[in-house]
Amino acid sequence: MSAPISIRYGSEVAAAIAQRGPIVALESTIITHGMPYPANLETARGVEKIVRDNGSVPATIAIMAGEIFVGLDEDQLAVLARSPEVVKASGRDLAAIMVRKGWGGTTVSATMRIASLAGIDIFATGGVGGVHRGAEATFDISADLVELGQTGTTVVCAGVKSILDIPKTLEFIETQRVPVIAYGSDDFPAFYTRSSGLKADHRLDTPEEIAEAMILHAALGSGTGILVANPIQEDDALDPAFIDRTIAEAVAAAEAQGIARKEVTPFLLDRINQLSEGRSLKANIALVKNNAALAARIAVAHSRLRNARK
Ligand code: PSU
Ligand code: MN
Repeated sequence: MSAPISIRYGSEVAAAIAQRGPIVALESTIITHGMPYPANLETARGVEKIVRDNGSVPATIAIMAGEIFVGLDEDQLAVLARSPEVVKASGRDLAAIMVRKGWGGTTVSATMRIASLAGIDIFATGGVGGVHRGAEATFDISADLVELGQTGTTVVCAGVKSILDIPKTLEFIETQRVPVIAYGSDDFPAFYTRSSGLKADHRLDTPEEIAEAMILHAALGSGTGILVANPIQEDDALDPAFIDRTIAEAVAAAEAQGIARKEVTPFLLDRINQLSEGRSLKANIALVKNNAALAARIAVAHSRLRNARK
């Protein structure tokens, strides 16, 4: 038996846990390594507001001075958004960062791990990591997908972007026994665009249906997460030909510079933002907010169903 881990809860989150109310976990790598300052801070604040406006409590998760925080206040968000000291922390990095009293922006895998310890079932982000292009040579597959195969958190994302090999990513997710549910669409979305050209396994059209699926998936003893893929809104989507060209250029630059391992994704996001003159960042912000709203509505329906059954 392992000892329980100490978690510092924000007051709003602690109250929501005590009341079994709706909570949405939020990651912090997107703040520390996914967007430039000050767009990162404005987005983090905006996302928290949208979660509240849709009836849930936001729980942004991060490691600060060696401690796990679930639910950050305004000042803590601001510190995190500008600190150059913060490392990109996936689940496997947490223990060593904590020993050194370090700071970590938690990736999808780390955020799922901590959300699960905190008893939070729903988590909103922009895009999850996946199988990178050329993975047959590099073996670069995100730990996010392995965590999805082992932790029963529902992750609301906008699909994955084509910096990744999307068909291989879907294959790997299938191997991990993780259901992919597209919200209001037959297609699996590609982050900046509404369709990747590939079908999603399942389509559900309301937050209530997704909440019901979460409860059944857990009751079946599945032991895995659920990936909810929420297409970017039509008005915010980018032109597919434009974004394909931009991504191809960014991937070529990463190869030319020998970028590897955990640097790959942050490098590509930054390059795409520069090459698109901010258009990708604008779309990214819009889709994260769209995901936060859906996750909050799922959390409300889920907490209602769960509490009715207890
Ligand atoms: N994709 C994005 N924005 C992000 C990330 C991915 O569009 O900020 C971040 C997430 O935190 C994700 C992590 O969990 O990158 C995946 O990193 P890697 O590919 O190194 O596993
Ligand atoms: Mn990787």
